Amino acid sequence: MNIEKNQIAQHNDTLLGKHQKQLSHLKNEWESVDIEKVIQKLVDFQIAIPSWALGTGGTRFGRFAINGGEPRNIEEKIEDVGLLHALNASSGAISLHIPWDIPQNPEQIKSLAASYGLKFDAVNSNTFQDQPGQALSYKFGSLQHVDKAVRKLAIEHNVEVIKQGIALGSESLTVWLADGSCFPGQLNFRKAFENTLNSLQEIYAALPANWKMFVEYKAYEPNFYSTTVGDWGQSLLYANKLGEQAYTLVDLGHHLPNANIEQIVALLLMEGKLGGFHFNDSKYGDDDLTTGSIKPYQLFLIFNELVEGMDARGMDHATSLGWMIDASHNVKDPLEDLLQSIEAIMIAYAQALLVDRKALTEAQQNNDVVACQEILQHTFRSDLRSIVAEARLRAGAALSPLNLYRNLGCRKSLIGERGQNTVATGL
Ligand SMILES: [Mn+2]
Repeated sequence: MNIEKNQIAQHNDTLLGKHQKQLSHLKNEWESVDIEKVIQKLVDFQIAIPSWALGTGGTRFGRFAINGGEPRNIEEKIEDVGLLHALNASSGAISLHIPWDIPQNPEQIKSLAASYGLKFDAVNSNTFQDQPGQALSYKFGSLQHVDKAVRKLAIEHNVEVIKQGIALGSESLTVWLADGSCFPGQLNFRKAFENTLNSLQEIYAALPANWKMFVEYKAYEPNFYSTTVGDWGQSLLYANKLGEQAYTLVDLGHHLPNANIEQIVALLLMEGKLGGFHFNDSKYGDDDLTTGSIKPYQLFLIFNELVEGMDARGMDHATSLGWMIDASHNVKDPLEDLLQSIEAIMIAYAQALLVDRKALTEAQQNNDVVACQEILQHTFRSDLRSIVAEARLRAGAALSPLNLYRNLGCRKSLIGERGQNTVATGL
């Protein structure tokens, strides 16, 4: 389904009066800030949508395809991301998971994506499950495996994913490994690290010069005793040993409980080794919940460090890092969920842009702990939704994407086009 420009214009017309009142109130509140500059940064900021988030996700216990109208192939997944991008003008990229989504005709897929204003973000390899007919198993790991032949299979898969990405105009590879061990004594940690490093080096050698490799870490699951890229320190070790094109990727759900993710982000940025981001939210572990649904203050504090750290290095907020959602769950319409996640990310980014850096630095220098907290919480507690909406309006999108999605009956149309019992490839 396509959303027409006049449908967006009509929707915006009905909300415009109220929106303008809220925006002018906000501009008065923040008269010392260059709001125009903030709005432009919001317009430029794009978050990639993963191809596996467009269908209802599964859990270890089951999968409920409650919505119907799920995309049946890569073309329909691109159509769904195009729908999101038409609604919010902030979802201008798609991230493919190979082999869940293998483009048969890359040129055609690329031009289909371009017709919706979409680019291809990082491509993701998958050595955490065996594919049908696969000669050797990843049951005991892939790049870390004790058997060289299994490692070779996993390396070749990653090189193949790079090739697929090149054909689509992608410029980065994300490697997330399920490798690790479930029981003490199962692995020689040092050998597992060395095998993994050697394997990653072979993949790294296949990267085009303009590509980045993102090494994603995860504390536990599916292995529960050790993970071979278990935390940001281990990821940074690999990235440093691999070379300039390798970076650490932070997935918000991949830490032990209560980890200080904002501090991790600050130090990785300081080292020039933060490459990309996977947004989601969690209460306990890798829950893959809607971004900002559980810990919006943490999301803001992370963005606060991102903005401060990127500005310190003169980095372009929109293009220097890979921004992507990585979430998937059972109980919401996936497109509504993604609209909510994007909105939460844009709000947190806007809040971070408005932090009074000069006053904060001064308060830090004076050890004025109370003032430091006040400065951060002042922006966090301000309602900045109208500048995020203004950025959308200027980019030709909807003032209220979720309402428009519902009012137009988008899910109903998708069910009409695709049927009730469709299941997207993926988790
Ligand atoms: Mn991830």
